[in-house]
Amino acid sequence: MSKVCLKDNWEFMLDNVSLPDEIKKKLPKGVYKWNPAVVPGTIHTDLLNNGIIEDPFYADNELKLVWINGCNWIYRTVFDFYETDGAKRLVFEGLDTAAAINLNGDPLGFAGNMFLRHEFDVTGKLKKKKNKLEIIFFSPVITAKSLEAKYGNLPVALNPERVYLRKAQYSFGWDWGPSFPTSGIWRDVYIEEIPSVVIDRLRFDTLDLSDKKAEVEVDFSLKGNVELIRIVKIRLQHGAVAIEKELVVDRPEKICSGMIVLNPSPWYPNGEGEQPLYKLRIELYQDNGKLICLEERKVGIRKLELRLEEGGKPAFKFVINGKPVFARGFNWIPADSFLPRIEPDKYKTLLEMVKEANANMVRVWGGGVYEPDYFYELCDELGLMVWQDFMFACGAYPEYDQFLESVRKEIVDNVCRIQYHPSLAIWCGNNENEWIWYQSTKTSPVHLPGYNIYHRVIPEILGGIDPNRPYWPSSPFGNDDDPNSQGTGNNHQWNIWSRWIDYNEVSKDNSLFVTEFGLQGPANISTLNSVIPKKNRKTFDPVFEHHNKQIEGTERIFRFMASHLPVKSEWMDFNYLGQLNQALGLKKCIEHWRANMPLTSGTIIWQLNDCWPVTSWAVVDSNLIPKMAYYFTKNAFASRFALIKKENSAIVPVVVNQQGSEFHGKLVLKELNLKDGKEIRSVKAGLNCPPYTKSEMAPLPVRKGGDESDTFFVSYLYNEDGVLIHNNLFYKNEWKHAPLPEVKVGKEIVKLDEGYFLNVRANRPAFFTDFYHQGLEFKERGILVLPGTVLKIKIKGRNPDKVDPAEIKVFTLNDYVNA
Ligand code: BMA
Repeated sequence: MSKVCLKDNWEFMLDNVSLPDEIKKKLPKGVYKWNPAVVPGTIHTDLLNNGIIEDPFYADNELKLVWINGCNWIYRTVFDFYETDGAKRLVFEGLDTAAAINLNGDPLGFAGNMFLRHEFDVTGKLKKKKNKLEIIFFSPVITAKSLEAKYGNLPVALNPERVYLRKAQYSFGWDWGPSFPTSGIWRDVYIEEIPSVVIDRLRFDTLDLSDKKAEVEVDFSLKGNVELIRIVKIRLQHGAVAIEKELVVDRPEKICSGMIVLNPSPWYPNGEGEQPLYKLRIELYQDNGKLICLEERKVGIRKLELRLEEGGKPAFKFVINGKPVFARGFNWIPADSFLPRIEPDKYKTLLEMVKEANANMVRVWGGGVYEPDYFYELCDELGLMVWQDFMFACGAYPEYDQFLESVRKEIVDNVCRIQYHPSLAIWCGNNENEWIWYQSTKTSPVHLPGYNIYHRVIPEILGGIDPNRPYWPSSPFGNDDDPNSQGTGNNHQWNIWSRWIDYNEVSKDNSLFVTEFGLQGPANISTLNSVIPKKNRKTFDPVFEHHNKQIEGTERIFRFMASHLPVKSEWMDFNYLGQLNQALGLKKCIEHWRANMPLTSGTIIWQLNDCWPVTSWAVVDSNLIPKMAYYFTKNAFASRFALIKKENSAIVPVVVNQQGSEFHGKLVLKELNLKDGKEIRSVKAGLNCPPYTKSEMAPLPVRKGGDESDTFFVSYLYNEDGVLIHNNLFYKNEWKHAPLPEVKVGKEIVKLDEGYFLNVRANRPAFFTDFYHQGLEFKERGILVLPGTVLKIKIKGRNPDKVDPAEIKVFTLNDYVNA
């Protein structure tokens, strides 16, 4: 028998037993009857699908939906089941969160941790016809609050009771996310035969690796009727090459087998090499040769080290297959407030964007969820290292026995589920718990409630089931009392932005590895327009402000804008300048840290994505449309790139070669006139950059009599075949002070073999040129258009040929500085 999925015939209604009358009166009528439900799903999406509530993301509807959080909900289904013989179990891949489960009128058990898979033995409890399965979900808020009342208040950022429930913490509301504490069957539910033997806690590791051979280890335990098993076959295959091992065993409970792979094909992060995956197949046979159990996984061979010391000095550097990798990446948050809505395609699109942005790491942040298998499979295929937090964020956590027991199960479950992925680079205990404690108490984090979890419970578990992967107790963390001090460990750079400090101050930052930093930018106009009613499309409007969850979020955008760009508050202007502001800030920070190699070895941007339409730090908005910052980041993340900086009174180009091979190429640096783009001078330098180095080129002294306030610099980096691989732009003053010329930008839509393009030209240099059309997406944004050149920009969207180019709105910085 294969799995029988229980996807159909689900219904839900309010469980009104415990609600006070005055609340009952105020609830919509629809909740008092059975309504069709979608499983997997959430109460919010079910209420929406049944027309009982309006779109939770629209305007400030969030505020009108708070009542949902205080209710208990009943979900039920009726199903026939003909194969009632034999041992069966009912499996919930995920229940959100506190729930009681009944089958055919009898209680089956309880659930209380969203991150756990729940299995219930239903042998002998199923009927051929009309089985009734019922789940009561208890209000997450009331459950959490009653635990808080029992075990005591803890110092927690944002919503304090959340820490008592093992539930995605962002769902209670975050500084980029609305408060929708969901309830529901959020992952698959099915019935399956209880297998006589199962392979449990499968671990795959690369212990040693050279060009000629790899030493790998496969390790697992067996559960069930292990006395049946006589032969274990382990096979590792890549293309035509296969290595097989056969073990004759007697009552095996644990198997650990080393294997040698000759001429291995190692897995590399994006930009460093290929991502070959091996098929690992484990077969268990009975004496008589009958196959009893079979497991398959796609694994990768790679040796990963987190180097914490180099030349006697602290370091924080991932070394993969012997190569020092500069981690370039993004923080990942759940891609929707309603998790079951996230289709595989959404994961694919977002993670492909990460790769496309020249990045090699994603950090699964600790206030969300352990993502589904598909997420990690994609990371394996795309070459994205995963920094995996455990799901604790921004607060103190309880340590009572039942809580710790649930946490232990959660850690084992999830570590065993995703351990084998080559992309999985590091486990991390939590997000910012130690740091926040230190900031507010100025005492050592050893006193933090929950400290035990990250410093004893988790490391002990990992020692048994994943001993070879780096583990870091928290992000940020270091050896000093202050977890965010710059001398050791990793850092979150939030002086910039959250503490109002300007991004130019980044030049003083000497972090070894930056796991969070960012600047906010508004979501794209088309995305905002879809949720902000026309009358509210003003930057000082409360509904617009509702779609920025940070305290003083909008104020900060204006503050940073005022330092660098003209300040405008009209809807479209604000959007363009707000996005440009974010883009320029990220460019500055990334370029600084990349040029600060080898001391700095990683920059992970806060954040990649959003869970709803919002002004946030994301570089891709909730409709999966990149903001301008995405394109600036992509340019600054290029593995070989050049930046231009001003040092003393000279212009200094720096070339970084973040690849394993020597770079032979050419750098051209030009000084151009701001007014007409005419070349004032230009220098060329041949390049021979060793692997993993940066090279400062000869400085370009200031011209006699010139102060460069009316000129700008561009750099062009060519490879040895003369192909342009990177370009950059530099202006020594603040852009708001630049005397930019008035400019006319011409545009036409053309169809080529590869699709539709916008051809763009300008009569004068057009700075940070950007385009907007409600139905189209432009695959380059914020570009420099020089007179005499035609730039081709790819267009995505329906029927671009039907669009009149005049309807495409063009933005340039020139329009504002001039105005
Ligand atoms: C850090 C993160 C998140 C937060 C972000 C922006 O604190 O870990 O908790 O959303 O900064 O403030």
